Amino acid sequence: MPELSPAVQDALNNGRPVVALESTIISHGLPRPGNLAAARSFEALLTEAGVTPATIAVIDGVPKAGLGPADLERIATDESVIKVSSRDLGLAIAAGRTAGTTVAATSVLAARAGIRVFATGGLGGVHRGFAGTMDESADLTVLSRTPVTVVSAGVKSILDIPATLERLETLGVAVAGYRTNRFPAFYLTDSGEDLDWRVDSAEEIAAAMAARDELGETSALLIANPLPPERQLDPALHARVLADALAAAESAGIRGKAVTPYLLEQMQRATEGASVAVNLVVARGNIALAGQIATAWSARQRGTR
Ligand code: PSU
Ligand code: MN
Repeated sequence: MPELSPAVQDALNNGRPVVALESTIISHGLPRPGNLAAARSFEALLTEAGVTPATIAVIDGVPKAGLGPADLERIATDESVIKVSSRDLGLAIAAGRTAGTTVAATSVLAARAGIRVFATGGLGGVHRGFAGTMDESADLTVLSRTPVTVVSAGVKSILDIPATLERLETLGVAVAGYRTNRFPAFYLTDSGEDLDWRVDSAEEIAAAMAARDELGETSALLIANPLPPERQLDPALHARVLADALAAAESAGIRGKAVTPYLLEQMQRATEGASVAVNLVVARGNIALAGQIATAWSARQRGTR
């Protein structure tokens, strides 16, 4: 549990680098039909770097790490694919459903499979207006008890970023900026929030992973990887469309797990696709860094064996 593809099984058996990829970004985060090409390009980025990709999803009730081409296509194109967080996994498996896994669900399955490094676009977090809705992504609590290294461009700017950082601190999730002292804001390079820790190389991150293992640490390490400033969404455009998206969600009465996909879709529409282009750059940058970390980790494990 989960079922491993032959390539993932082989890489894990031989201590070669593997990176887990989430699938909600494919099923619910990126618009069709470009999402399928995006999912393939995410895997290709890793393969070209000598890293085995393990896209994680639930297919007809079977949790899988490493999808074949037909499964990947199914996640990207089948309208009946649902979005599952970790709490949903058992129910979705028993019901034979096909599902894209969120950061929370992907982390749980990756950890079960023995995959140490995981790449996503942006984590879920505390939503704006939390006091009224109590909407906080289960990504945060699940990462507090799941020992994976997650590479993310911070959390999506649709969220309450300072509140999310406070929750990560309370929950004991380690956070370090990659070559930065500032927490990124997904579409934007810099959220304006300072970080306590900065790391400058994949080897340094692998060393922190090893030290955390020795401590028996069971929470996640979050590596916050910002977009280069020249690739970010125009901050003025961002501010304008975000305000509209939040207002639209409020007046449409969107709740629960529909909130994040709804806001992303509003941003896509209002920016005429610019937010999607940035989302892809974000995801690719994170996947590339995750590949480097997995490579450094596997070299380190071979060296210490
Ligand atoms: N990052 C993206 N696009 C996405 C998501 C993250 O670039 O669609 C998804 C992730 O799967 C994340 C989820 O775990 O949004 C958070 O949803 P919620 O707020 O309902 O927990
Ligand atoms: Mn939520």
